[in-house]
Amino acid sequence: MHDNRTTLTQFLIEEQRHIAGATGDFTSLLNDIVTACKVISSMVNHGELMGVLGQAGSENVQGEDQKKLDVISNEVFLKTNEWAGHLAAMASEEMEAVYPIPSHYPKGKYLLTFDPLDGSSNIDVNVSVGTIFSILRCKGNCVNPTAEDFLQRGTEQVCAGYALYGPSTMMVITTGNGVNGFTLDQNIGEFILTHPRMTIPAATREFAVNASNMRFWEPPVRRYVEECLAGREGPRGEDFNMRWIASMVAEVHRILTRGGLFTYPYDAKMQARGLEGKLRLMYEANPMAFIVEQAGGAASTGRHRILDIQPSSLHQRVPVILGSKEEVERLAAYHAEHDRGQ
Ligand code: P6P
Repeated sequence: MHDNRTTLTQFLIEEQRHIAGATGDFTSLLNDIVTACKVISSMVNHGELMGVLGQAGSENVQGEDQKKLDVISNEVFLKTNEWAGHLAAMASEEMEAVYPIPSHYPKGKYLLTFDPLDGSSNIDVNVSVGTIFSILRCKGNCVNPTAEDFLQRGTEQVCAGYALYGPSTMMVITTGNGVNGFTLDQNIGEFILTHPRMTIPAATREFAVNASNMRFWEPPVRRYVEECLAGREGPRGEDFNMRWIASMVAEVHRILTRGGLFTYPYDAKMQARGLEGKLRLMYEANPMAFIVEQAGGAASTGRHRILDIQPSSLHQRVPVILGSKEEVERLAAYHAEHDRGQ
């Protein structure tokens, strides 16, 4: 039987024609990233049968306890992407320093940042986790790139995507020409185009936030959430629904599928630790902001468009508000009103 479905490989070859200067190099790099996600999907799907759940007994640069699968997934990404000659270097949530391409491999013109297993606190309780990645062009020293070479605005991204290891494994990718979703056909090991040109509804009545932090939030965030909770008796005049999966990839995917607002805002707890937010700019906020904007949504810190931020460090954190455009703009307006009153 001729399978007339579009595979991810076929789609990428057609897509690369939209990317200035892209050659087979780009498609081959994305195929290596997809292969890494297939390997991680297989490990995640086997769960305890692989004997790799639980704590690794180490901490990452974020000061977070690493799961065994955090470390293994990171290794999978490095080994799958280091050899082909497409990359000048890589940077990961799980590693403090930039990962140089080993000298016995050729170097390429792209930089890859990634969070190999986002939401991994869910892995031991069998709740969806994901992988997030972002591709930049190497513009400076492409022989021995440093962290400085990665510090490019989100608007410079060539490609961003995520894999969601849920009831089905999906990949969602943008190269700046819209957002497309692919579902892994486990029978043939291929991702098939199942969600062409994904778009986020501008309006929504669903928000996602970790409400246990409410007492630490800034006033505009409290105002927004309290208005949602007040429902039809309150100033919004309608009831809202709330979700919190503690896996950014799953939250963003839900928003791409049916709309919504997701926020991990700045709070007093982070201020006390000298942090600007919980989520990391280079391999969480920027790739997700690129995807969300390409799907017609918006992504802000509450005070700045995320994609416009000039990064100051590789593991920089930022407040994140993203999703349905009308709600992101409303919450940003509450921040502006609050700041004017200061
Ligand atoms: P909390 C996962 O660790 C993550 O980086 C995001 O995927 C997720 O949205 C958030 O942190 C969850 O944070 O504080 O609710 O556990």
